[in-house]
Amino acid sequence: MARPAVAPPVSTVDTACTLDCPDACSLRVSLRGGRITSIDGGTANDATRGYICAKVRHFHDRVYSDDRIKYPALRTGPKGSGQFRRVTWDDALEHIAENLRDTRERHGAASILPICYGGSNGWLTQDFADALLFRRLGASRLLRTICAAPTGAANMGLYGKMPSVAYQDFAEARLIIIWGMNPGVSGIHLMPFLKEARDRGATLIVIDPRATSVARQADRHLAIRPGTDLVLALALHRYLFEHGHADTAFLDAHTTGADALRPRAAEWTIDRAAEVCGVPATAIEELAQRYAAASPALVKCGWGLERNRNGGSAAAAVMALPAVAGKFGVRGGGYAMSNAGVWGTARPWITTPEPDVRAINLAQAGRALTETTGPAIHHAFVYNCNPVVTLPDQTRVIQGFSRDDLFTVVFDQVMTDTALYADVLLPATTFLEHYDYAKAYGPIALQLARPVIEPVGEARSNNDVFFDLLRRLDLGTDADPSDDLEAMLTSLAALPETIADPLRETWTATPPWNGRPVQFVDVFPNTPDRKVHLCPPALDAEAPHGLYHFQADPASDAYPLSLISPATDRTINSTLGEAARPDVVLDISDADAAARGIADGDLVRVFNARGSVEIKVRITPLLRPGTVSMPKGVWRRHSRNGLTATALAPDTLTDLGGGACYNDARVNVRAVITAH
Ligand SMILES: Nc1nc2c(c(=O)[nH]1)N[C@H]1C(S)=C(S)[C@@H](COP(=O)(O)OP(=O)(O)OC[C@H]3O[C@@H](n4cnc5c(=O)[nH]c(N)nc54)[C@H](O)[C@@H]3O)O[C@H]1N2
Ligand SMILES: Nc1nc2c(c(=O)[nH]1)N[C@H]1C(S)=C(S)[C@@H](COP(=O)(O)OP(=O)(O)OC[C@H]3O[C@@H](n4cnc5c(=O)[nH]c(N)nc54)[C@H](O)[C@@H]3O)O[C@H]1N2
Ligand code: SF4
Ligand SMILES: [Mo]
Repeated sequence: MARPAVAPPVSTVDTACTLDCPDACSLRVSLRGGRITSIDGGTANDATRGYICAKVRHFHDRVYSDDRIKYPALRTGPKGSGQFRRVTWDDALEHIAENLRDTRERHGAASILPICYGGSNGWLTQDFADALLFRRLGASRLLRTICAAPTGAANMGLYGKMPSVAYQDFAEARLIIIWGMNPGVSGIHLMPFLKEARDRGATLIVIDPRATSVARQADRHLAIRPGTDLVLALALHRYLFEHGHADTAFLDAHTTGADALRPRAAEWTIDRAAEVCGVPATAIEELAQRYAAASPALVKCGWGLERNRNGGSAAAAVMALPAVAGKFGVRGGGYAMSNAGVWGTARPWITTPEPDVRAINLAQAGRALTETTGPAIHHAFVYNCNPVVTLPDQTRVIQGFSRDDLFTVVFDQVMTDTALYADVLLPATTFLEHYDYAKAYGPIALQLARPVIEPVGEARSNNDVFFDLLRRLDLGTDADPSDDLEAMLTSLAALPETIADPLRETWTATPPWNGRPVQFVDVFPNTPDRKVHLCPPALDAEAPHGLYHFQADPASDAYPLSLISPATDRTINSTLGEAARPDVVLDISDADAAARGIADGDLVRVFNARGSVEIKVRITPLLRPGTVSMPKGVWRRHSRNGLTATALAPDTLTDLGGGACYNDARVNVRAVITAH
């Protein structure tokens, strides 16, 4: 009888999740024989409390899946056909270097465009060697605006991005407004703190066109019409000013611009706001009264309210509330937006200034790839991004990548919808195969992520590849790190010791203020005069009609419905979207379905002048009439005609930050086939 095989060595490794999610969970990864067998929560991040989402619990399925790009490859069939032949790394990188040189010579360096966004969202996988390469080449500069640009501009303009109330302190609040965020899906570790607050008697109010899980747990849910948050917030300001609830002592001591905000709010009576926002006047009045009366009162501003023409002003008006109402200075009071900037170390290893080159807005990449001249884009280098499904005006993005005179590199982990259009495919490592920083933007947490397994196939990290290209193009310097590990060590050396030392020793930085800053006690606005600027001149000049100016709804008789496309629990943006998606449906209210003779489960066409999407409907009581909803980040294979919500999204820009207006899609819906 054969002896039983010796069990392979079993181990666990601690690391952290770098995906584009606010929470940055600590992870404990179990391995057998060098292969991941399970992924669980770790304990280093105080706010994530040892549990993780289902997406990452199963992330090793993606790591080892057949969808992985395992080798460099060159296109052999027509663009989009997905036909490639394997080549060596050396051949692939030589081919790319040659094209970069040649494109620069023939059309000028500005005809080269990096197309990237969050990817794994870490400090090392973005804006390190990649930034050095494209800067030294003189390539067109990409404005990465598709998310957080309007909220970021508002938070910067008003507060210089003051650190936000941390998750742990939500439990201290007596009243919490969750405004345009869906934490039950997109920041799940906030939920226990909301429950704790409620158990301790806090009032929870949610402002969202959908009855999300957090809205269903709330004391009040205002199912607002998308894109009208600015009006609701201004009506609250008006109420505070008119009814003697504005904190004049605080306004005098700590703010500028109240005299500009007040008259702009003056026109928005509760009745007018009720009409525009589509919520009862009584609900707005009650919200205003409760907010004025409560302390500590906390406003959590999400990202759902920014993705429209009024998004920047809306975020500014929401974040201005605690300043006008005097809600700072107590634990659990104030506002929460993003804590991405609290470490105060915006990539100190990038020392060269941004060169003065042409800028291209990522939210308008389809337009740039099809229309831009002087020079046209001839080389698109895609990494950390899946533009064919995540950018507005999908049809035009696809047209752009179909151009025969465009050379496209796609550097990704899996065979995405964009990768199908590559001339050269490069396999990328996941956050379980390279070094990175996991920087939370909800809680205040910073951890190192480490390679837990050997790269799958021939996958390489971003820094390995971009440093190699720098050398091939003779753009490297002796000071450049040589690879991923050297990049990590260089970055640590560039950080303040108070951050770097604990990271070196424990892979976890010690959060300032014990991770729980109190606004206007521990932290103050990072503006030059340390004041809140309620109407900063720069923002006022940037917004097309001035800050706090409400731009009317773009709906028409032909396209009366607002299409929103929020986050779901299946994917992070389009990451993980390759798997089966029974949840990809168009959510529609009973009234809107009935008016169109549509029954639950029907195949419908959702359309506007930009395109159409064929998809099944789900009739739901959880959505306000006049609004329909499709998930964000859907791959083309999951709709019947290969187009998704982004095909219906305009490439117009938000009032601040040049952001994407995904939720300004206005559409109509018709049944294609009735299921009943
Ligand atoms: N599971 C999961 N988690 C994620 C992500 C993911 O894809 N999946 N994505 C990550 C990323 S990149 C981001 S930016 C964050 C986003 O996290 P969230 O801030 O939650 O953003 P969204 O999901 O876009 O929208 C939030 C809510 O806003 C509502 N909404 C839409 N339009 C409006 C409006 O005009 N006004 C108001 N008041 N509400 C509106 C939507 O119905 C939705 O419930 O989540 C991160 N976390
Ligand atoms: N309809 C609609 N669309 C939206 C939105 C919306 O509200 N509605 N919101 C959007 C939001 S909030 C965001 S943040 C954007 C995000 O848009 P994208 O940045 O395109 O995000 P992902 O779809 O996650 O694509 C990231 C890609 O990077 C790859 N990647 C990850 N790590 C690495 C790495 O280390 N190296 C390399 N080379 N590749 C890597 C992943 O495999 C993945 O394919 O999408 C936006 N799209
Ligand atoms: S995606 Fe978010 S919730 Fe899931 S493990 Fe990563 S940080 Fe945690
Ligand atoms: Mo995002």
